[in-house]
Amino acid sequence: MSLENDLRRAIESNELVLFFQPQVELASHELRGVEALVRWQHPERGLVSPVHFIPVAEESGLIVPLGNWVLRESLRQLREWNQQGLPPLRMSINISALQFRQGDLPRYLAEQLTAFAVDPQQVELELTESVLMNDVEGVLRTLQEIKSLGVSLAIDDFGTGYSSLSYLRRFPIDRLKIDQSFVRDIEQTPANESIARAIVALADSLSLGIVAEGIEKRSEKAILQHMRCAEGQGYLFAKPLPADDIVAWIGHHL
Ligand code: G
Ligand code: G
Ligand code: MN
Ligand code: NA
Repeated sequence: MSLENDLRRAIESNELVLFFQPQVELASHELRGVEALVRWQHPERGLVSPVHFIPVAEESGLIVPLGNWVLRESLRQLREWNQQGLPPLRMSINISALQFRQGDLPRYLAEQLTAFAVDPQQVELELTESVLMNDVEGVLRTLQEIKSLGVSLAIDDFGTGYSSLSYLRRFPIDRLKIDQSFVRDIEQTPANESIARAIVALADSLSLGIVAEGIEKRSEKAILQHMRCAEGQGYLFAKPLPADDIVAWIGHHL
């Protein structure tokens, strides 16, 4: 079977699973939110990374049903955690460019927010700069529709795209995620430190939230914290975890 057909079947037969990676406040290590990251529990291949099937999903258009599944499942999990009495978390959901353009995203999101009765303020969509590049008017309309639901917007992998910074002025963005390539070796690479510092300053002056991605070492965390980067995510705090492990992780951290 082709990977594409296999994936189509996997979406229908519920072989996809979500893992969740904590996003913490650097000063306190308190949990602020989680990023939902999809995996494929393949009957023969085991747990398959999205690196291998998201590109196939994008090329085939399967990203729309796959992305819709991720939206539903992450909202269902958020409601479950809320009902279990966990502190209210932010759920960050990755949206691919094609899903943003083709999927009638605002309408579907509105429908699912109602269906799962979760507070839209707990939900954030992660968009890459490539989403924002074409058709400014169309993109702006979609972003405004999403914002009007009460959902917030983050720029993923910030600083790695080709778009101009002027979109930060035009578009209703709430948060920047410093790409992990700038966090890597931040203590030995002055250029990475300079770029991270500039992104933190930019977020600060535009009153945007900030999350540094891919923090693996205490030294990386210390430098970012020192430059007043508010939040971080990375293996230092936790890898992406199954839902049940998130509850255990919180138990150990509170
Ligand atoms: O979790 P991780 O290493 O394995 O993710 C690899 C890549 O897959 C990352 O770029 C991540 O943004 C992407 N990804 C993970 N989950 C989703 C998802 O639900 N939707 C989209 N569009 N991309 C995802
Ligand atoms: O593209 P996006 O930022 O959505 O994807 C996040 C990706 O980064 C996921 O694949 C996730 O597993 C991975 N990731 C998260 N924390 C770390 C980390 O500390 N180190 C590395 N190498 N990867 C990480
Ligand atoms: Mn992301
Ligand atoms: Na990223």
